[in-house]
Amino acid sequence: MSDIIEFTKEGAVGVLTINNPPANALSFAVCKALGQIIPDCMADDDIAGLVITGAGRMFMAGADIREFNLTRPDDVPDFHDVLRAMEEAPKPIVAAINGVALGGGLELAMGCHYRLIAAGAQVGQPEIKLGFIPGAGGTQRLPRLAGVEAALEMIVGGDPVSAERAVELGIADELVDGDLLARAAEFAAEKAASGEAPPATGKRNEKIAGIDAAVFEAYREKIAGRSRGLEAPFEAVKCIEAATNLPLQEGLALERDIFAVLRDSDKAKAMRYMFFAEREVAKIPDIPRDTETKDIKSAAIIGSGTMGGGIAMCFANAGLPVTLIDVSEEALAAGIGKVRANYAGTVSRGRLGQDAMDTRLGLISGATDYADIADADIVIEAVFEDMELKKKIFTELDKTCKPSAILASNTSTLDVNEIGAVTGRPDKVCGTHFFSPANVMKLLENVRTDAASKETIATVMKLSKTLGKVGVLVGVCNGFVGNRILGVAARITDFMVEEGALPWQVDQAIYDFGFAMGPFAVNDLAGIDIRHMTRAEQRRLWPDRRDPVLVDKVYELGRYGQKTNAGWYDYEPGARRGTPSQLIEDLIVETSGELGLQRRQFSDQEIVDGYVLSMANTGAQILEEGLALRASDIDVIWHYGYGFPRYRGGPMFHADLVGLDKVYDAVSRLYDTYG
Ligand code: 3H9
Repeated sequence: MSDIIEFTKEGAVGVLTINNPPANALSFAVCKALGQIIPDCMADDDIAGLVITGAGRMFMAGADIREFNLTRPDDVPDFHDVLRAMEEAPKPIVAAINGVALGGGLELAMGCHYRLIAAGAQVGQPEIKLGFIPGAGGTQRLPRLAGVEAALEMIVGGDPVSAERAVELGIADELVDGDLLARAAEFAAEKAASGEAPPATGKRNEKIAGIDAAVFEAYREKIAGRSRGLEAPFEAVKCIEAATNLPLQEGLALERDIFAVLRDSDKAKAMRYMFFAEREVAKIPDIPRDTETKDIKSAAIIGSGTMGGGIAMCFANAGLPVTLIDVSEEALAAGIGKVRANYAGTVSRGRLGQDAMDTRLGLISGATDYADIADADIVIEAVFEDMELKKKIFTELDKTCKPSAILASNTSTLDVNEIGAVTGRPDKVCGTHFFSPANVMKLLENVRTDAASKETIATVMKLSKTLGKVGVLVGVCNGFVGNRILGVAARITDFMVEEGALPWQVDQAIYDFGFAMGPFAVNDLAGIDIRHMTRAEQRRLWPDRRDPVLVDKVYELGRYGQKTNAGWYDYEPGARRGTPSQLIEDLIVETSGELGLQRRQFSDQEIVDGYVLSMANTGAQILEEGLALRASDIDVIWHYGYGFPRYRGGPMFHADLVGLDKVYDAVSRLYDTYG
C-alpha cells in the first residue's frame, strides 16, 4: 500500500498507522495515501471496519506547516473530500488517538465515526497560535461534538485538552488505559457487527441547535483585549457561529475561504516563522544534541534582591533546591520575604495551590556563607552591575565551590570574559541573563564566553528548558543582544522627541504596532535612574557619539518613573498608567530650542520605522559580529524578552517583510541624521 501509512489487520478490522516522523504531520503525501487507502478498504469485503492511529508518541500534530508555502500537487486530493468520504463511509472508522491530535490531526479524528483516546493523549485546535483558524472542518465539527462553549474556548484559546476532558466534552467516546489498538479494533468489530449506520460527526446537530447569537457577541467582547491586532480569533468565532446557523457544507465553505486568506496573511507567516524560530534556538552548530551535559540537581544564587529572588523561584518552580546567598541575615530575610509575598500573591489570585507554594518555598533556603553552597551544581551571581564586586565574588566562588560547579553571571551589560578570567575554571563560566520579573519572563540569554566549554553551554541550554525558559545563545558584547538593540532603538526615539514628536505620540504608535507598551512608558516602568546609569557606560564606550540629552534632564528633575510617580508621564500615587505631563512637554520644547532644532511633525509610520528598523540594523550588525547564531534567534529574544508582537515576527522578520531597499533607505536616513 504505502510506506507513510502502514496497513495491518486485527481480525477483520484494518489498522492504518500513519508513520510520518517526527510529528506524523498531515503532509501532501499522507493526505494522498489516506485518499487512496480508505476507499480501497471500504471496497474490500474482507475488511469490516477501520482503525486509524499514529506511529510513535503522536497521533498527528496537524497539517505539515512546512508545506504551507507550497501549492497542493494535482494528484493530492483535497483533505475536505477525504474527510467527507470517511464520514459517508459504510463501515465504521475509529480513531485510536494514541498521543497528541492537534489541528488537522483532530480534524482527521473528528472525520472518523468514533474516537477512542489513550490516557495521557491530548486533543486541540491550536491553529490560532499560527495566526489562522482550523481549515478542515474544525470550526464545524468540534462544536457538534463538544458544544459551542467548549469549541470557542478550544479554537479561540488554542490550548489542547486532556484525554479525560475530551471524553467529558464528548469529543472522544472512550478513554483507554491499557492496549489502545486492541480495544479500538474490538470496538470497530463490535460496531460493524451491530449493523448500525456509522454516525457522521457533521450530521450531529444536537449540541448546536437553538444557540442564541448573544453567546457569540459576548465572546467577542470577552476576547477583544487579548486579541488586539489579530483577525483570526474573531474569524474563528464567526465560523463557529456559522456552524449553528448554516448547513454543514456552507459552514465548511466559509471556514475554508477564511482559512485560506488568513493562512496567507503576513501575520500568519510571522507566527509560523516564530514556531520554527523558537525550535531553532536550541540548535547550536558546533554543539550537537548529544553533547555531554552536567546534571543540575541544586543551585545557589548570589544576591537575594528582586532579580536573585526571581531566579531562585525559577529553580524552586522546577522542583530544584536552591540556596539564596546574601551579606546579612536581614538582607536574606527581606529577600526571602519578597519571594514568599510573590508566591502568596499567586495563591490569592487562584493560580497556585497553598500546598504547591509550601513545597516551592521549602526548596528555597538562605545562607550568608559561601561554605554552605560548596556542593551546588550551578551558582548564578545576581548582584548589581559592578565589575569589581563581581570579580571579587567569582574569585571567592572559585575557591569555595566544588570544581565541577558552573559559575554563571546574571549581568546584563558587563564583560563575562573578564569575569571568568579571575577564576581558575573559565571553561565553566558563562552568562545567564534573566529578564525581569525573572520568575515570569520566558527569555534567558545564555552568554557564551571565549573559554566556556561545550559542556558548560550545552548544560545551561538544557537547564533553560528545565526552568521553562526559552534559552538563546548570545556572545559577549555590551548589552548582549536584547539590550544592545534596545539601547539603539531607544536612542532613536529620544532623538525623535527632541526633534518634534512627543513621548505619548511615540508610545501610541509603537502600541498600535502591537507592543504592549511604548518605549517611554517602559522607561518609566523600568526606572529612568537605571537607564541613566547604563548611559554612563555607553558614553565610556562611545565617547564621540552624539547622544540625546533629554533623558538626563528628566533624571536630573528626580523624575525616575513610576517609582517616583513622575517620569516621562505623571502618575497618581501607585498608578501604573500615566498621563501626559505638561512639565515634560514644556521641557521638551525648550530643549529643542536650546539644541537649535526646528520642531517638526512625525508620522506614526516614521516613528515605527525608526524604532523597528534601527533594531533590525543593529541585529544585522550583531550577526555580522557573530554574537547571535541566526537572525531568528534575535527575533525570539525580542519576542520573549521585550514583547515584540508575535504576529510581527520580530525585528529581523519584519525588516524582511518591509524589504531590503526600504530598510536601507530608512536606516540611511537615520544614519545621516543621528550618526
Ligand atoms: C493545521 O493543522 C491546519 C488544519 O486545520 C488544516 C488542514 C488542511 N508540521 O515541538 P517539537 C516538528 S495547522 C511540521 O520539538 P514537542 C517540529 O518542528 C497545524 N512539523 O516536539 C519538530 O521538528 P524538528 C496545527 C511539525 O514534543 C518536531 O516536529 N498544529 C509540526 O515539544 C518535534 O516538535 C500545530 O500547530 C507540524 N504541524 O511538541 C501543532 N508539528 O525536530 C504544532 C511539529 O525538526 N506542533 N513539527 O525541530 C506542536 O505544537 C508541537 O510540535 C507538539 C510536539 C505539541 C506537537
